[in-house]
Amino acid sequence: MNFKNISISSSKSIRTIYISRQKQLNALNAQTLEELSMCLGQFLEDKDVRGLIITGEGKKSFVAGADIKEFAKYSSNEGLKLSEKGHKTVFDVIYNYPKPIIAAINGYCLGGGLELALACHIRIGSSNALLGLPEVSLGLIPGYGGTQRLPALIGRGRALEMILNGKPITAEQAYEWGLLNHLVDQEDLLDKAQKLAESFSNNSLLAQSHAIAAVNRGLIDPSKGQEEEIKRFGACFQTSDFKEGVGAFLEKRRPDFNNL
Ligand code: DAK
Repeated sequence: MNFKNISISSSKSIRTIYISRQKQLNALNAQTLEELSMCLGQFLEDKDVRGLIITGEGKKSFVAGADIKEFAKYSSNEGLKLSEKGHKTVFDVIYNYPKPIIAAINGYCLGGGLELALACHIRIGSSNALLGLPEVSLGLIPGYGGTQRLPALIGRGRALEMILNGKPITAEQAYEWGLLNHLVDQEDLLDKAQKLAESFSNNSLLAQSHAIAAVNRGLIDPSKGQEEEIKRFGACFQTSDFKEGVGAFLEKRRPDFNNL
């Protein structure tokens, strides 16, 4: 895969996607989103891939938002269409991805960058991370899921404080509020993300994909979450991974699960 604005590294069954526009602090332009979408599609099909890490290239920035120079001249209709497209092709794809995705946040994580991290299943931040939704300072509101996913994660009051004042919070504050699952020194960030991703890969990916879908369903529509869990719990019993997992336990050996 050859991309202009993203690059990829591989270790074991984990792929790390770097947003690579360092001169623009890795701001997301349309081409970067297009490339991310293609890359997510390819890794979805690739049976050797068990999990993804998304990070920013360099030490200074994860993603400093959507590319302001690009969206500066959008009309209301263009804004609406692009927001819809971004949700459908990148942000919702990540949120619902059936393989675990970890955001490794290495500096500025602003606007669309924080929304990218929020779409991921898990967030790890380095101590220099700054996380914020500065959209209102530009006369906008978050357009890639920030108004929905941030309150779901840290509560309405804290989310509205961040959205209304537009100021970034420190990594320590984000960790305390539950926006970051883990907080590490910058030099340990990718190692921590890799180890966490690898730890997931010992388990059944099929079961993990059902768990992600059940959790998401309940967050999107709380009245349907329990129903989704029951349906998916039942579906697990017909899978070869269930037979393998239980069989391995009874035979006192490590399970060898299928890939999706
Ligand atoms: N877009 C484009 N370029 C950016 C950028 C951004 N978001 N952030 C930084 N850059 C560029 C700077 O312009 C500068 O480039 P040159 O001017 O040198 O060519 C280069 O990166 C280095 O930046 P600075 O010189 O400013 O670096 P500093 O260390 O002094 O400051 C900073 C770092 C992160 C505090 C500062 O760069 C900054 O405030 N950046 C903007 C942060 C921000 O407001 N981000 C946007 C949030 S709003 C949409 C959906 C979603 C969105 C929009 C539309 N549609 C569906 C249409 C989302 C909007 C947002 O994300």
